[in-house]
Amino acid sequence: MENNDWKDAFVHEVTELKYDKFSMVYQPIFYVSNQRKLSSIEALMRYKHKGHNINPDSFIAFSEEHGLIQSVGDYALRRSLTDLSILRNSELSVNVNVSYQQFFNIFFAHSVIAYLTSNTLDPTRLTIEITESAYIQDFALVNETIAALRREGVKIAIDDFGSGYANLSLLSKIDYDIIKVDRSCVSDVCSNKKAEQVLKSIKALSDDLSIKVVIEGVESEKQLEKLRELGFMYFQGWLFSKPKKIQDFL
Ligand code: G
Ligand code: G
Ligand code: MN
Repeated sequence: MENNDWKDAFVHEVTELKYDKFSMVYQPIFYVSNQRKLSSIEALMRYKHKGHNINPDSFIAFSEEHGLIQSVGDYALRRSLTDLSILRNSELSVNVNVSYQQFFNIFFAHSVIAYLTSNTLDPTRLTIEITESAYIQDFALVNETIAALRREGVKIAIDDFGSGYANLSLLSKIDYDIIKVDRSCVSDVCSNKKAEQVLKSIKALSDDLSIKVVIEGVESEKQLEKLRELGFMYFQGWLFSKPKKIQDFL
């Protein structure tokens, strides 16, 4: 049974801009050839109520439904970029999840650039992962924001590709640099020939489009081996690491 007693506190804290119960953790994305090289870290939000972690899918969806996602998303961006700036010597970049509603705020691209500037971070070290939880109606506005960000060097990733609304049609409607293949497309790659064929087509498609692909949800060496055979090079998943605190990347 879902326990909802965090919701009142959540609304209160977000509207009062009290973010002490919020934090960010980071899951590595690796480039794998003969060696494994850390390529980026994905920022994932955590929210605690009475000492317990609330499921991010729940509080993100709740924020989207209740007009709180702009504030919550702003926190994620600020926190992630401040955290990245303490790793300044590194080549590392950060991936921040952004709900597509945030793109409808005309100041969004400005604030992203302003946070990068105030942390003296190279914009190419930021990737924005567009998480699709609804059917995009207004592509013109979304594309305007995407163009403003990409002009500065910020990269755009389509998150959860192959699940929900992040489908094939999206690939021809917006501009992006990276596709993140949803873990549901990957889980049975070792046992299901069709799943393997689908991934093969995604590889061919991404080569045609000159797009980088990150495979999410890699849990076993066997999966990794199969995925490397198919030509993929960027991976994320429990095989490599669970999300960790920024201090663990210092
Ligand atoms: O690792 P985890 O259980 O935290 O992630 C659950 C989901 O919550 C993921 O699909 C991720 O896209 C989403 N999520 C996590 N952090 C953020 C965030 O800062 N902003 C948005 N919009 N979504 C997030
Ligand atoms: O939707 P998005 O890709 O932003 O969500 C990341 C989510 O995936 C987080 O909840 C994270 O904890 C989860 N995750 C990351 N790696 C793995 C994995 O290898 N297996 C599974 N089942 N979940 C994973
Ligand atoms: Mn993501």
